Amino acid sequence: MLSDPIVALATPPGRSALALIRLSGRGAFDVAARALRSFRPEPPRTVHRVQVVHPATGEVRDDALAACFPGPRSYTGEDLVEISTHGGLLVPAAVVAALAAAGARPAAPGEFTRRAVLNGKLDVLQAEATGDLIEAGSPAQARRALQQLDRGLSTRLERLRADLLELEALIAYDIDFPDEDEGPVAPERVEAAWTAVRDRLGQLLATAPEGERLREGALLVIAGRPNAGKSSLFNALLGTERAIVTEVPGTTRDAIEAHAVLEGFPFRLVDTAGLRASQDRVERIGIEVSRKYLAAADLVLFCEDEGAGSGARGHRERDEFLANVAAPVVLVQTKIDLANRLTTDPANQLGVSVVTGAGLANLRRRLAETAFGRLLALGDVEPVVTRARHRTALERALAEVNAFRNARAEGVEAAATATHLRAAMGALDDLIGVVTPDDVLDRVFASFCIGK
Ligand SMILES: Nc1nc2c(ncn2[C@@H]2O[C@H](COP(=O)(O)OP(=O)(O)OP(=O)(O)O)[C@@H](O)[C@H]2O)c(=O)[nH]1
Ligand SMILES: [Mg+2]
Repeated sequence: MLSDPIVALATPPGRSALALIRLSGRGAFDVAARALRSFRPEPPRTVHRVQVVHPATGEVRDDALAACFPGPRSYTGEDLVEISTHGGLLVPAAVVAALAAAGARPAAPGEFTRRAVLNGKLDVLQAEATGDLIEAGSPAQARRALQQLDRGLSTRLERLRADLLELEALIAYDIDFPDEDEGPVAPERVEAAWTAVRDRLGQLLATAPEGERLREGALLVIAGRPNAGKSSLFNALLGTERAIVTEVPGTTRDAIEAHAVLEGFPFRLVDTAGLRASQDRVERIGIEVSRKYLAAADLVLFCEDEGAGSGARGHRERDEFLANVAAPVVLVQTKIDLANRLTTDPANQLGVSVVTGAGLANLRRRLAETAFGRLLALGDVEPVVTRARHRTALERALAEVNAFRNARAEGVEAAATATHLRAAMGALDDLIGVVTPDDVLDRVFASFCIGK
């Protein structure tokens, strides 16, 4: 049954002042009436004080507040009751049990939001954004999720879909009268409309790498020679003494990963074993692990202690190392508080000291710009593609749009070329999660009157 009454605790279990319980579905008010004493669904969206009682025993479980949201004006689109109870481990569970005894089924994960989608209250992109907002661990993630919840991406995709319909409308005459040479629409107009759609799809797709990175956190690998100050910098960026720091080269032997928020953006920081030819078996394994992380890195922070006397050989090693790294590299000069270290910025290189804190703010900014530069430039208003699901759907749409153009160039008849446009719209529909099958045809004939 898709609309049977379901109940669940909406807040995490554990010690807390309050807890929120949600009850939704056909008959939700009847269920509530059996377990809430002096339950009143009227007036809607108004909070009433109630006693929660077990329907079988009549035992009082809590003194609570309840509000009714009659469908369709509710989160799920169904009749919905929200009950604020006291928090803790026992009371909320006892209230859920009372509502279950009164006829509600414990909800499956995500079932409230799934119903919201089924009832047209949210599209699939908004449902995803709801999950992202809850999961957000950094301000940038939360802002992006809110923008998507506000239909930022959905609106953009709907506009793209409308552009595709318009493009189809432009060739409608050729579809209806395939044997006539010249339709009322010049081929240049079709070409211009096609180019515009293709470019818009391309622009949206270009946000995918950083958008997906925003959900997962950018993998930032800290590398450099032993004793360069990698672990010290790792700790400074994290704000805690997570990795062991000593003056002994080869201190870090294993890769250590931790989440950090830099300039509001999510990162997964990895401290690694210093790269050198080592005789020590454990250290060699650590260096092997470092290389694996480097291969997967979104960006690399390469630490150099210029005063440590590595000289020309050190630079050569560094250049060899960097030549094998595919990810963007941020070079940083460490320990600039020490007397013989560079304090200026010769080759656009940053200098930092974990002792004085100098340069750290600059470094954070540089790292955020390197990992999320495109998102920073776009701001929070432009929609961004944040999942592989979005990317593959858009790639499919783009491939169809290109196939449309190729088919036209090859002289394929208009009706057949239009199937590519339909397929592209289908990809966008799947992405938004709203299926409107006859809609394509309706729009074509509404906006393009042939008049013959
Ligand atoms: N004065 C000064 N000393 C630093 C600074 N950063 C690190 N050090 C010192 O440099 C030494 C090595 O630091 P680590 O952070 O352990 O260096 P590492 O690159 O992780 O070294 P390995 O793990 O051995 O590869 C320690 O004695 C640190 O205290 C700094 O900014 N200023
Ligand atoms: Mg270390």
